[in-house]
Amino acid sequence: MTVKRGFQSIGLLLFFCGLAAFTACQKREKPEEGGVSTDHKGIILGFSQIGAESAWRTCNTRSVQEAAEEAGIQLLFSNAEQKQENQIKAIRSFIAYQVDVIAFVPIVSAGWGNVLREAKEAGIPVLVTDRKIDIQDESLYAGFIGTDSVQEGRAAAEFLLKKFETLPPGGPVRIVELSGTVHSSAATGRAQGFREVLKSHPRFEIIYSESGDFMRSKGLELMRSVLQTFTQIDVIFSHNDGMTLGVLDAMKEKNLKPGTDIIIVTVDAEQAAIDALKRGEINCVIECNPKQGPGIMELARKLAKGEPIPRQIHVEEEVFYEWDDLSGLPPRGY
Ligand code: GZL
Repeated sequence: MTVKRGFQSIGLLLFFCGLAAFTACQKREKPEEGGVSTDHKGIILGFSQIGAESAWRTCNTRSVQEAAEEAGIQLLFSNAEQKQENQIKAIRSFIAYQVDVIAFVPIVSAGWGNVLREAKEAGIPVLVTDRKIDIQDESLYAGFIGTDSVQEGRAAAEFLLKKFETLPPGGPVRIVELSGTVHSSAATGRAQGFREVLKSHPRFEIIYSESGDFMRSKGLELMRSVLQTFTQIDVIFSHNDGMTLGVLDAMKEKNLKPGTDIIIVTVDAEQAAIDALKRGEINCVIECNPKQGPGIMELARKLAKGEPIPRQIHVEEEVFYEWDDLSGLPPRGY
């Protein structure tokens, strides 16, 4: 049985917990040969996704589900609706059901030690995907596949250095940062990489930073408030395109020209941001690749067979600049 739909409601989640409780007394019969599946067919992967907060996340989910289908891996998929406690519950259900492998996107970096210890005691390997975790005991997970958020932050700052080199020398460059989910590795990494590059360029000053939780609605709210508060803003560095689209809406409400009146740098590279880049409303789009499904399934297959995997794999990502010829860029798919 392949459970394709995510947990869209508590009811479904309760059903699944009940199923796990029921099956806890009737643990899944694992195939012979050491109790692990010997090919894709018998593999069951429990996957805890954080939610559906952005077009990026929706694409990430689709990539996982389609890749599981393609690989013939049975996917138990849980949507945590932005709550870490729901992720922990889902991982415990996967343990009770004795899946072959667990994979999850940690909504925040901390707080995973106990449940990962339970998975280890149950002999179930865990793959961390997309975002990273901070944990003392690195043996509690088998490996990571996802994005390099620190590099994404560096790339944003390196664009600004290039951009302002082309402009006449002037005063301070005042930057407002819209950051992602507080304590997520995506937000902390982007902020870290951005500051790492700019710290040796005192002209660039981050005058304000606040979390918009990777959501368009909060990006709109934040930008409206920032435009009320600050008379001079030169740059917006937004940790994801969802919030950036909110920024563009807020600027247009005030008849401001994004990309001209204020330089806009954003991360993800969803289609709407690439289209805005082509219109000159955004100046730089840093790709954060959501299509991690095939890589996850390949690693899950190895783990299910008891094979070692690399500790860390960063997916390929590029940067799109306002001066690039984007006419040949294929549709982004998200
Ligand atoms: C980054 C990913 C972030 C995206 C956002 O790896 O976790 O979460 O940048 C998404 O769009 O919400």
